[in-house]
Amino acid sequence: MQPLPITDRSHLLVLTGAGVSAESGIPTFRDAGGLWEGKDVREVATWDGFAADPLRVWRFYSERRRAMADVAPNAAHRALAALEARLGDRFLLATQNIDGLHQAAGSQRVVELHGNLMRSRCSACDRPPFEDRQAYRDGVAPLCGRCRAAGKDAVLRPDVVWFGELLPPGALARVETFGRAAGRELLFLAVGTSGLVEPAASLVDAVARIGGRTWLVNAEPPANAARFDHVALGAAGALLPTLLAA
Ligand code: BJW
Repeated sequence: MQPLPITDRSHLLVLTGAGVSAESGIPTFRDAGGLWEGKDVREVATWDGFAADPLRVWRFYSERRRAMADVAPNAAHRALAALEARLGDRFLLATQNIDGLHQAAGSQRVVELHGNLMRSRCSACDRPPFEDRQAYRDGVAPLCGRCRAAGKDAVLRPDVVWFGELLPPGALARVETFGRAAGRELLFLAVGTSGLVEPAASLVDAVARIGGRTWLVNAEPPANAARFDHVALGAAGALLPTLLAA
């Protein structure tokens, strides 16, 4: 695949999914050996699943917090951070990942569409989300200190977005504002995502509507592959350094 045709006027919007972190050793969701293999998604990725069994959900996220100790950004994260350093405000990265690896690689203009693994929030009160790297012991559901001080018991939850929940306030608006300002100078690159989960899966259509051009890098053809102008199949860590090296 040729490098992206980035000019002095181009604006690049990048969407990443679990595939971009696969080469860092973080399992994807839907691939063989993925995080959801053998799990019922409704039990670990919906509010109803959390309400029914917060301990099971905390076990799932605590394991993922523990696993973060052994991972580091890979060549794909680094290539995106290096390009952002050149493009500045003409670059925006919307990630569905909650692992923080883009920021660890140096990316600054990052919109976390699905939250962050290393933050928690109260499931009951409106206290703002806070950093929380703790992997909770099996059998322990963490409680909200603010609610407890007010004499109530409320369970903390990971600050992530489950199915049926709204994306974080302002997240989509930031992406849309960037896209509209770029207009026909918009280039869109999706990396390592199955194209199944909305609203991220339809960003490619929104870009096409405003006249932008679209690229996809994925290990195998995702559900929405036919909606991209250019498709490159392969590992993100191998392809992105070349694709972004204009
Ligand atoms: C590699 C690689 C390598 C491997 N290199 N590639 C419109 C129509 C129908 C339904 C809906 C709709 N709008 C909203 C919905 C409902 C729902 C939805 O999308 N359902 C579909 C399943 C049908 N969406 C929502 O509920 C969203 N909220 C919303 O839209 O609010 C408004 C609303 C609400 C209710 C009704 C209507 C509107 C919220 C979605 C939240 C998703 N949350 C999760 C969990 C986050 C926390 C956590 O991490 O645990 O986000 S689900 C999970 O899927 C996670 C991921 O971010 C997300 C996407 O997964 P991703 O990244 O694509 O991973 P994989 O594993 O699926 O794919 C990896 C890909 O990489 C594969 O293709 C590999 O081949 C590839 N790969 N190695 C390159 N080295």
